[in-house]
Amino acid sequence: MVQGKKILVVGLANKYSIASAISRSLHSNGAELGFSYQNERFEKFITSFSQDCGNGPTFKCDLSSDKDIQNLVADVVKKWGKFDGIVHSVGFAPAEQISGNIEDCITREGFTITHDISSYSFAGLLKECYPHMSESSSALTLTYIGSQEATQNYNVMGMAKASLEASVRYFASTLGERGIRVNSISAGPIKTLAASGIKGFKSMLNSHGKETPLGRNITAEEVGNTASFLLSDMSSGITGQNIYVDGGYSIQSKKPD
Ligand code: NAD
Ligand code: 0WE
Repeated sequence: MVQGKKILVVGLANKYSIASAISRSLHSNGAELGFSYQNERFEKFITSFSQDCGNGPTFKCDLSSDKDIQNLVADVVKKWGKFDGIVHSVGFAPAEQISGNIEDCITREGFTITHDISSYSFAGLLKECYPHMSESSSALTLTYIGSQEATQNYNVMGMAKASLEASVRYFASTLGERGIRVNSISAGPIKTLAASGIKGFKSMLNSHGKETPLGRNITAEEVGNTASFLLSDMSSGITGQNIYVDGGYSIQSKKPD
């Protein structure tokens, strides 16, 4: 499906990462992958993961730094020349920002960091990448329904995801003429490292599964396969969209309890 496409994956931390399932799906569908990771802590994992996924190049990039983003893209271009896809699977809020009522925990600094890493980083990456993307290429980011409805504790992450989803539309609208498509996947909750740090995540996961039309939670592999579709030419008519991979949760009316 993505045979021979060169795709950069940003946001791989460990085997539970959504980026890991996306990479495995892309690899099994024939893509050539490169990986960027946040810092040295992840280096060992990324090196061995890349060996299992076609032995592609790995790059260190802290997305809070413009210089790092510029260096990343320069290194990718040195290695590949033009490339065909980018996966952004990154989000971060300081822990105290996503625990409790928003009015009690939001701060200017917490807001700024959350929007910088969870939203601007996608825009910053695209801004550097687009001149080097091929005429049938695709960019993808990951979002969550907390952008559309107030979700307990998600707080400023929800605001950042709303901003991220708007940036998908803006970049799609101007990069379309270059043959670059830009979309997001809104995934249902999945137990990853980022999620396991969240108080009450397990019980949320349990009740959420029961509330979806499919009657279960979705898997990271299901997100991975949707990602392969969106990175492939099979989705050539789709841009600026947010695709829910959530077992149908988002189409239901919300019943007050
Ligand atoms: P994860 O912890 O595995 O991935 C988050 C990644 O962000 C990590 O690789 C981390 O290194 C990276 N990151 C954070 N700050 C960074 C920085 N300054 N520079 C570079 N990289 C940085 O967790 P995940 O659940 O796989 O999250 C991936 C994406 O999926 C996020 O956008 C998240 O919001 C989204 N998402 C997650 C769920 C879920 O339930 N797990 C649901 C919907 C959407
Ligand atoms: O986007 C996410 C995870 C976001 C996240 C998680 C952490 C935990 C560790 C961002 N920053 C941090 N910072 C940390 O220090 N999800 C969609 C998963 C998630 O997070 C929630 C959720 C769900 C679902 C937070 C509160 C409520 C629900």
